Amino acid sequence: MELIVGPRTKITPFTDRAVAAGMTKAMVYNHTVLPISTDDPAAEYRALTEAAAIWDVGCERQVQIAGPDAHRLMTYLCARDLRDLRVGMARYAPMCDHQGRLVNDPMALRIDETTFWLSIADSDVLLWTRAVAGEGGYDVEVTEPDVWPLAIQGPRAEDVVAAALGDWVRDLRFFRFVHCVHPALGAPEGQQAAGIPMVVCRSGWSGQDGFELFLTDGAKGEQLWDLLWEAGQPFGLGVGAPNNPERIESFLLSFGGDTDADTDPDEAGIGRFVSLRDDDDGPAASASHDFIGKAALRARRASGSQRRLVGLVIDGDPPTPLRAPRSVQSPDGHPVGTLRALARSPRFDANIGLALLDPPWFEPSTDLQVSLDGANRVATTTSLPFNLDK
Ligand code: THG
Repeated sequence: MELIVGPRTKITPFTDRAVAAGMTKAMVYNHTVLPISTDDPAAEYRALTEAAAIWDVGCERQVQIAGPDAHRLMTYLCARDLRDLRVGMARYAPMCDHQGRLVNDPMALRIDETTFWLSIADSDVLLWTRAVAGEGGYDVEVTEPDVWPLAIQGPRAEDVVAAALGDWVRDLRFFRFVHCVHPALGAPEGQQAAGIPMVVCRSGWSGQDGFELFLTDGAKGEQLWDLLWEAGQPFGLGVGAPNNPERIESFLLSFGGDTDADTDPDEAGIGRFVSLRDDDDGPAASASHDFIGKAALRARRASGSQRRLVGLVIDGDPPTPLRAPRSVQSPDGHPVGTLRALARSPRFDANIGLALLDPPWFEPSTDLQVSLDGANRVATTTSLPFNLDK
């Protein structure tokens, strides 16, 4: 069977280059093709952790909020306080619904005084944002702009991006960004005009250093890819994709993978990115940062019934990939939660997973069991991020 792409399931400006570089497997994310692996995952992991990797993450769509009420709407949509987010800054900003359930866990970027991007995980934030803006009478325009992230991740990512764009990128701090236009000299006739425009941000979904280049003209995707590919060869740049073993090792949340439709940020292990703390400053501070789900999150924290996403270290041979969430059981065989992600970890030389568990089973060093490849295995809980280095 072959996946048919078109207006509904889109490709990105980088897809053809990613395929030409060796990508053979893909997923659909935000209604867009996300290349996910080559036929040599070990080489991908090595490039990412020892050199650099280039990822087509054009599926990380932007929801642009622009207008006089943009900052106020952003502050209300996001559970992390964005009142002090200045132009050129990005922040990881979980969004909840009115019951405190995660809606998405985007990166929020302030592009100019009255323009913001939500760089989204896999859910329809455009619809959610338009609904909230409409119901609340906010004076904003909510659109999906022609913006396509390309990630360069790994210990040599800085060298690669500096070789492509200039040494100034070395001074860019984590979660800071700048606009730039690469002059694109030497580009084919007709493709030089106005250069390659992009937003360069020090960020990315890996525990390695890295950059995301948000291309702001989708017609220039192959030019940008080629520029980086050539600049990266001396540093061992290889093609890759968001890397499941590495992101589990480093624990970066995969919304919709690690979470189900009812998971709140505390349960998902990202409670520290939710700003409930300013309640301590008294009613005035609290009132000025109202956000969707605030009261519900407070009630959930008080209830004692929250689940928790924890690490599992699982016995035995490297398992085959998980095709769906798998029940996790207590030693006497009662279901206590679900295994949601699984990988063989090169770094820890162990099978590691992420499981959403009921209280009190998420306590560290609890021996549980999970059936993989037809046999029960011992699965031991551990706090996140994993700390198994010997
Ligand atoms: N980049 C861009 N868009 C994205 C992602 C991305 N959209 C989807 C998805 N990833 C959103 N989820 C995350 C999750 C974690 C981080 C970024 C996006 C992240 N977290 C760091 C951490 O947890 O340590 C830093 C958080 C912080 O200090 O604010 O980087 O990757 N464009």
